[in-house]
Amino acid sequence: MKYQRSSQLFKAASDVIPGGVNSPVRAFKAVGGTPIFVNKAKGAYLYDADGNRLIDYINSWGPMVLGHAFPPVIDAVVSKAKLGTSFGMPTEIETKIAELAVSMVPNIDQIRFVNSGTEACMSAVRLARGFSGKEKIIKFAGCYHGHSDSFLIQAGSGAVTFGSPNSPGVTEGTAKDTLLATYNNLEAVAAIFEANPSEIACIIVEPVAGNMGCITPDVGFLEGLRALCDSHGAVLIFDEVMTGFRLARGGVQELYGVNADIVCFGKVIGGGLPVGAFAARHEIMSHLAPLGPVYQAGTLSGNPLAMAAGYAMLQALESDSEVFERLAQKTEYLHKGIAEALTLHKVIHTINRVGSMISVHFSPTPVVDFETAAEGNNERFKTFFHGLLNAGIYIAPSAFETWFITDALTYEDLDETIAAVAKIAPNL
Ligand code: KE4
Repeated sequence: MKYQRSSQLFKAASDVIPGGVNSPVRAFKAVGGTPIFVNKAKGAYLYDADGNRLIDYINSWGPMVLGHAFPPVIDAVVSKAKLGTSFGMPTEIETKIAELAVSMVPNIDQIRFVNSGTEACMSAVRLARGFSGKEKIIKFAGCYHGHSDSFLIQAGSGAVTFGSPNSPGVTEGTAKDTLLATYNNLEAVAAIFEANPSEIACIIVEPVAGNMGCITPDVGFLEGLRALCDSHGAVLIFDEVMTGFRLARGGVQELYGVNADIVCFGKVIGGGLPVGAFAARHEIMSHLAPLGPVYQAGTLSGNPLAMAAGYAMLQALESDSEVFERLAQKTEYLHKGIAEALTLHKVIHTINRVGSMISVHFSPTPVVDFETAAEGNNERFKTFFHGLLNAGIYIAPSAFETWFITDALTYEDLDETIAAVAKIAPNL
């Protein structure tokens, strides 16, 4: 593959944008090399600045669950844009997408739209603190909820990739109210509650983790968090920015049958435009301004173009009763193919998968939390990443990320990917 044009574009970008990117994980720091600049995308394929076609397993980090340039989304945005791009006033489309989202997701009566997953999770924690009257929060090492100060305490995703789990700029005052537990370890959570009696406002968790690679909750883990929150009067926040409208119509609450108090969304709900959201039952949402005292706001929140994109996306998912099963089947097929190829060449690895989320770890032990995720052989991952890239397969440039499967992938695309893995395997 040739990357001359991407390299030139990266040099120009680096002069005027820190690190040449507007989000660190795009910079290829964890895998070496320089980022690929994309010109356009359609369905399962990216077309980069050098004219290479790449099969895309990032899909904008999750939003493109039905493929790039999905026609109903494009049509909705184009027609909406002709009517004006932003008003700072309520519009009907906000109500329509809110009604549809509330009808698809269990245990929510109302939803507030914001502009990113970070904003959704940040606002959800403030709402939980306002609702409970308590200040401390529990998060899990390796889980990533965006770049709000309260979360950059051993965050996953980009921060871990940069090997600086505690970000400079986060004050001691903030850090003291964020308590860290180990994912899939209920005893650790119970101990924090015991040590901080009646001080915990909420637990925020990725109910299926995607920022340590993909990690599924052990049997009973989510139910245990639910029980601990109930017995200690804490709010349970499911960060479903990745999993919402991807793993099931009703997300992880539906898939695992565990009820959260507040659910955060992003990615898919915006159809590729900047949208985040947080939702809960009336009892909690009634504390939010302008109804109640918990303040939260945004100039472009509920932007009509973004709402039109998200509404078209949710309508497409709602109207296709087999889409989530198709996504899961394609992901299972990919899993089996990659596992066979790596096993044939005796490459030590483990693969985690749930629905249309999958990750490959070059680790001898099961990956069940941040610590075991960090034991993966990163040099082997780098070889794997670049070998796939040179074969026209684009996966996340970090071992601490998940692959996002799109329904636009054909089984021929999956076979091409598996064949590329088989070709690389002897060098791993
Ligand atoms: P954003 O603010 O990036 O829209 O969402 C933050 C966020 C919140 N919660 C979860 C579970 C998330 O995965 C994310 C963002 N995900 C990363 C990918 N791991 C976004 C990619 C990036 O940072 O550029």
